[in-house]
Amino acid sequence: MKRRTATILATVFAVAAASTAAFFALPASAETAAFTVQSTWNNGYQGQVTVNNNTSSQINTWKVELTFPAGTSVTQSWNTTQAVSGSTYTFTPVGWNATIAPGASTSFGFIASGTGRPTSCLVNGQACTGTTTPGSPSPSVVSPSPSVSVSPSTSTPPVNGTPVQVNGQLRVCGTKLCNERGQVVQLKGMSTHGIQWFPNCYTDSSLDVLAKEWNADLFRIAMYVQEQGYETDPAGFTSRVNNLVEEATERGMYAMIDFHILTPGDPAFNLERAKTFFAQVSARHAAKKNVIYEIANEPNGVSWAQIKNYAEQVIPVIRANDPDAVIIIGSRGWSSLGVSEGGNSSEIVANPVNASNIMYAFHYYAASHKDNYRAEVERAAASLPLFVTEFGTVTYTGGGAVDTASSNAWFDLLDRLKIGYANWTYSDANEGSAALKPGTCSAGSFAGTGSLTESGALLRNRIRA
Ligand code: IDC
Repeated sequence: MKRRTATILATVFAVAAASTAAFFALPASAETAAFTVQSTWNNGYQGQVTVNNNTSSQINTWKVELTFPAGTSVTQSWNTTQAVSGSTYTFTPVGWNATIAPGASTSFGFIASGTGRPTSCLVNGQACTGTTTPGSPSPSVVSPSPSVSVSPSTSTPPVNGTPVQVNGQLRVCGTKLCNERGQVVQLKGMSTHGIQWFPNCYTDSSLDVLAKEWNADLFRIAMYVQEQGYETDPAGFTSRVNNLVEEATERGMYAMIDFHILTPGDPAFNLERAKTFFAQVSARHAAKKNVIYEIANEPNGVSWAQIKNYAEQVIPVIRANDPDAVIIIGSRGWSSLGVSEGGNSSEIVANPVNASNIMYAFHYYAASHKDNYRAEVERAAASLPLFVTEFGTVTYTGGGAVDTASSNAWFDLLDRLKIGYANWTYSDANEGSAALKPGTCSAGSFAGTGSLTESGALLRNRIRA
């Protein structure tokens, strides 16, 4: 659609770290554009475009075209559909954000590889002329590593409230996870054990304790597919997961829906089940801001190419209902970034999943996985958004003694890299990884520290802090 009369204001925020630069002249026009850089790092930056509808009637679609100089390309974008021709990138709505009411606006973001700022900008075919947002030196700093620095907030953050009230809809920003104001967030929380085995561990009182005493940001719902799980009763398990998402939501926690494949390790074995399940849960929770989808717990014995293929079939099913949710993809070798099968994260960097707003899962068990795994996480975190969707303080069997030294080394690393985590498990299983002593769940005594195991006490302290 051609819009010669449009008075759409396209505002491109690109907050320059050191100096805020204007990239476009400011002709007198009803349409404006301004570039700042939200955050920068060695060889890239994050930009944001806001399309404002300054007219008195609704806009039914929009298109923004940005041309970049040689050496700079857009590697990732969110809240938009991206197409490229030569050095010009065309950004159009993802569906839900096509329509803009009078006076309203919509935003999308992108990650540029390279330091060149756009040399041309068009909004609905017309030059993005207008004002810059000059002057105000940004408080953000140039990060020495490729990590994304925290961008300046444009609104005053609420200081009180639940994790979801404070952070809202999350999205991937560069290699980090950001809240809806573009600030890097690290979510800390607990995973259930298999919900088929420990239903009495996930009750109103246990979740109250997790949310209000532990101050957990995150509740991971581990829905096994095999082992008496989803495959035995798809409707029943879908309903149990939905109910637990509602319980987390009522308490202001983020809910991570874990499609807990484990054996067999090839996610393709469960592809049709995954499509059915995620179509249903994403439809149910599309309007929520607090749902994160983890589509394959621990692929093993399969190539990265096979995992990627699975992901590229499941992600669109979720996106069709819930376009802005963060989706997490398991990695090779029981989500070890390939390390447990002799590989490493380079295979993902070389062949990333073709989707935006995604992260990759990394799992560890502190007594089994030590320095070489930590080194790989540190290396991978420079170029991949990572989430530790599961980890234990013990061995990979789920049992044995807590390895405090290795656990603390992991916590320090994850805190430094701002990588979120969920601990295996908030349950009273008779194994070292469980946070609660056996019998706790049937007794219903979750409050305080009396029913915590050594692992539970360690985790409660970490999460509360
Ligand atoms: C373990 C449980 C254990 C259960 C076993 C089989 O702790 O009680 O008998 O699964 O289902 C993982 C898996 C997770 C494992 C955990 C510990 O994601 O399902 O749970 N682990 O072995 N990956 C590495 C370790």
